[in-house]
Amino acid sequence: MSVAVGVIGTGVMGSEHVRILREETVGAHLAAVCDASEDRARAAAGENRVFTDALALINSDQVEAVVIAAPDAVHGSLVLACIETGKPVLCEKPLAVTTAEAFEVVEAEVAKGQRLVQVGYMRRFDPPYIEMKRVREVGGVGRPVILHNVHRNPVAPEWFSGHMSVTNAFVHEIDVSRWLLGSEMVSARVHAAPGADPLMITMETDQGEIVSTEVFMNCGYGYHVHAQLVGINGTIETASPGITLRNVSGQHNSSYPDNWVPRFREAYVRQMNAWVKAVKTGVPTDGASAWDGYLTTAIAEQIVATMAFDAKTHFSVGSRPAIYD
Ligand code: INS
Repeated sequence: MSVAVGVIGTGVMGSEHVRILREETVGAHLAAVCDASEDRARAAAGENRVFTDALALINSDQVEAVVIAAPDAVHGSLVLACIETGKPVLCEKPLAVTTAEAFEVVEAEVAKGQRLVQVGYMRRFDPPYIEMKRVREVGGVGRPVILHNVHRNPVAPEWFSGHMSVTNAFVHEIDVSRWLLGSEMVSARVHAAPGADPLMITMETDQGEIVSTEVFMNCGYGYHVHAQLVGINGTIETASPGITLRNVSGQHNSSYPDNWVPRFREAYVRQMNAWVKAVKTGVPTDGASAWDGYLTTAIAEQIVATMAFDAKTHFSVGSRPAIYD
C-alpha cells in the first residue's frame, strides 16, 4: 500500500520534496501540499489537495505521513502536532529553534512510546559520507584524529538572520560529525567575531578527536561542502563538487552548483525512500532521530550563547532516553 504524504512548505526544499515524492519515491505518493500562499501551494500540488493551514493538513484523514519544510521557527510546533495525531514525520533541519522546544519533542515521543520523527539531516544518506563512515568503521584509515569540514554557500539565503550560520548551517556538521565518527561532541570554540563570516569552529569529541569546521555563508563562488577524515594511518575525503570534469580552452575543471539541492540530490532521494520504508515497517532508519535533532539544536544554542566570549564551551545535554538506543 502506498503511503499518502502531505508536504508543508513549498520553498526550495518543500518543492524538492514534492518532486521526489512524485518522481523518485517507492511506496509513497504526494497527497497534499500546504503553504501560507494558496497560489504557491496550488502550483506545487497539481491535482492534489491544497491547504493553507498546516494543522489542517496534519489532521486531514487523507494524509498518513507528513514532510515539514516550513520556516525553521515553526518546525517544533508542527512536529509536536504530528506526534499528537500519531503521524510519522520527516522534518527538515533543525528540529526546533530552541533547546527547550526540541526537548519537548523528545518528551512527547517518549510519552507516546513510539518513534515517529526523523529529522532531515540528509548528509547521512550522501554516498561520499556513507563511504567515509564505512571506511572509518573498518579501520581503513586507522584511529580517527581529526575531521576537517568546509561548509560554504555562495551567498546566504535571503531568509538568513541572526546566528543562522550556526543554527541553520553548522547544525549539519554537528550532526554529520557525530554520525560519521560515532562520537559525541563535548566542547567547542568559535574563532571569529560574533556575526562574522566565515566562522571557524573547533569541537572536541568524547574520543579525543578534533572537528574543525569553516562555515562561510557568502563565499561567492558556489555551493561547496567538503569533509576530510584524518586517521593515524591515512585520510579519506569527499571527492565532490562535480560529477564530471571538463577539458576546455586550455583548462581542466569542474563546476560548483548554486545551492545544496544539486549537490545533495541523491541524498535527499535516498533519505525520502528510507523514511517511507521506516514508515511502512516501523523500523527506524539510520536517519537522525528526535534525540539527534534535540542534541544538535542544544549544541548549536550553547555555541551561540558563548560566541561573544573567546572561551571554550563545554556542552551540557542530558542523557538519552531508552527509546533512542
Ligand atoms: C540550508 C541547507 C544547506 C546548507 C545551508 C543552509 O538551509 O541546510 O544544506 O548548506 O547552509 O542554510
